[in-house]
Amino acid sequence: MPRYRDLTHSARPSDAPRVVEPKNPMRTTDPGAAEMLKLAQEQKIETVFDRVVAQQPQCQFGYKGVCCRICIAGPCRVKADDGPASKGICGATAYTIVSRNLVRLIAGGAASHSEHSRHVLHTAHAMTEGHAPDYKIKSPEKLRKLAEKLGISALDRGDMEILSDVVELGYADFGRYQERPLAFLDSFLTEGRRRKFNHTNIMPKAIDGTVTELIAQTAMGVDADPVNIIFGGLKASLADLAGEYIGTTLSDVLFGVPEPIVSESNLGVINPKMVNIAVHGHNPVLSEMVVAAARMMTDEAKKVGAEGVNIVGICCTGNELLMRQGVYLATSSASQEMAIMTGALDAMVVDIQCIYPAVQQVAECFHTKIVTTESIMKIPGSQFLAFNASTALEDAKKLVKIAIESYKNRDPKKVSIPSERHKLVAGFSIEALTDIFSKVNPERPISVLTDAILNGQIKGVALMAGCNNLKRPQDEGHVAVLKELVKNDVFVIATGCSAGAYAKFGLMSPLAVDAYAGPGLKSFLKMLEDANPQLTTGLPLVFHVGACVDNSRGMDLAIAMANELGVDVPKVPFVASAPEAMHEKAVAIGTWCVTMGLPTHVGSMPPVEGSDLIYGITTQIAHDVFGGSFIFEMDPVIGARKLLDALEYRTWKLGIHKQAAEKFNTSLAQGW
Ligand code: NFS
Ligand code: SF4
Repeated sequence: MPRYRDLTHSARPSDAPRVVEPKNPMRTTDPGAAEMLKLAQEQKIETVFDRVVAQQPQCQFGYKGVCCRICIAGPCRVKADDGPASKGICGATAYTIVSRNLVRLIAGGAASHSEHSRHVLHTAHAMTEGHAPDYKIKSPEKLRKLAEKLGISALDRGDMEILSDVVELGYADFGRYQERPLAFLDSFLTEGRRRKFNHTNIMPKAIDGTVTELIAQTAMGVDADPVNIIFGGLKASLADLAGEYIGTTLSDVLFGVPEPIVSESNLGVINPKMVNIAVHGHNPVLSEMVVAAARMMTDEAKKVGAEGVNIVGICCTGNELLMRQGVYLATSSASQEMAIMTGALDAMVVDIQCIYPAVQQVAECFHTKIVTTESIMKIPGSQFLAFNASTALEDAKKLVKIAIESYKNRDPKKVSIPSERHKLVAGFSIEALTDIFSKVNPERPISVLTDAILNGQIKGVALMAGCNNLKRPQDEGHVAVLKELVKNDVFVIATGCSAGAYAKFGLMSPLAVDAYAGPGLKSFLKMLEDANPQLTTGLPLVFHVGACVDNSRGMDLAIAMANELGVDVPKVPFVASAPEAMHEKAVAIGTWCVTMGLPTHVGSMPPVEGSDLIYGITTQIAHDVFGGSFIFEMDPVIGARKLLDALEYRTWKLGIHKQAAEKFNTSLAQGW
């Protein structure tokens, strides 16, 4: 019987270093970023790569989660195993402090994702009221499908009328006080997960209320029970998933469902002959308009001597635009300052999340204008231009105009753009993937994937997600985990800055299949290509399913596979990995992956080691209750092998249960 090969049963990570070469500031494996980093070092321009070194060694109380700053009697640290120094001033012990700190990260993540989707919801609302004339419903089909899932009638009704009901339900999901589950979440769960969440009392009824409740639950002198606190965190992680699902589905309705599209990535996409605008952050409500405005303003750019306006994306905004518009992805989170180092970026337009305040400092060494656009996101020294749904296109034109003006100040002597750029194929929404599978089996498209797993052609599916965390060189973890998985025939989908890494390295191209895929994966992709001659782009080694908020697409696929196999998610050969997790949002995502039943690898240790109990809950007990658990492993190759073990185990068990069901003519065992 294949089993996890952890003979210690401690679920402890290997002794790989927690911070790789802590004194070395050359902390990127991305060739484009590395070229710019060398330039920054020569010119003594401070970047994140210097600051991460300056922070070493980092505080071990904080690292292990045993520093409490929840009230101002603190900070309190757990300094001893027993006696008064083993507790905070109020008497909170390590397990209370660690669990409170951990779930507050989840609350931060849920608040962030839902802030993003609230914005999309507000825009949709403004549309239904006639106050957002520049936006349109790009995918009425998705709207109607969504309405059906949510139990909203679409019969004989206009699109706006339907959207209005969807928006109302979305708003209710944010602020509901009545006892009924979050509608968007409930609409896409498996029956097994629904039952599990009701039994364990973690089915959220509203996003805002759940986050607020968790902050209240973990305030000084409230909950001290670590298990109860963790369950509060799980509930908030489900609120996070709901927020993501609202964000993804409504963005698809408004801006279109992604379809396979060809583009390019890495800093070489910045064009010396054009006005270059980087859009950075997360929200397609802003960036989609900037792209539309830029396409209208070629003539104005020509007036200042440029050939046109070149929009490039950074972080998840980059992913959103790449997926829907084929916009070039310049770079990902840890190398955002490096885009400015090219000297050819005329403006960086940002909205919310993952934007280093330091971009302003680097921009001041060049002519680059940093423009913030949201009332809750300003950076001292940068320009602020409020972006409103009611005047969206006009606002976007103003933003493009700022870049065109800024172009006049570009100093050609300072321009140094790396040649690094790679072709890629992106745009794999679940709809697009299903369409590809349906060319092999029109009746049951998802069975194409599950059958390939059951017959051993591929090993399973992995969702690669998460950020950059410079505890190790940028992208090293993402690339190493991917190579190990595809070599062993795993079908890989990716989001966020993980997808960004693969895009930048040329791993999201059909060319990479021959170089890196194992024989099973290769033949599976070839079979799909042969069945889809209309797809002139070919199929990539790793499938881009979107921004971080689109991890909900990943879960959509896992659920579709569960339904196809007639089991609940914890039995599906599907795993998740965030080799370089950093943001609170990544903690929230990882937590719902576990709660939904996935083995989830994280390559940067979250602050849980200060309590053996919490460590055990996250890595072992979670599996017993929910079927998923965390695998904390800093060595990416070992992390990938643990994921392969988990996939192998699930497929083996599924096979045994199927055999038994056939032999005794019973239904499939549901246990994991
Ligand atoms: Ni996700 Fe996207 Fe990147 Fe991490 Fe930040 S951009 S929402 S949080 S760093 S993947
Ligand atoms: Fe210290 Fe307790 Fe206050 Fe935390 S809540 S800072 S442990 S007194």
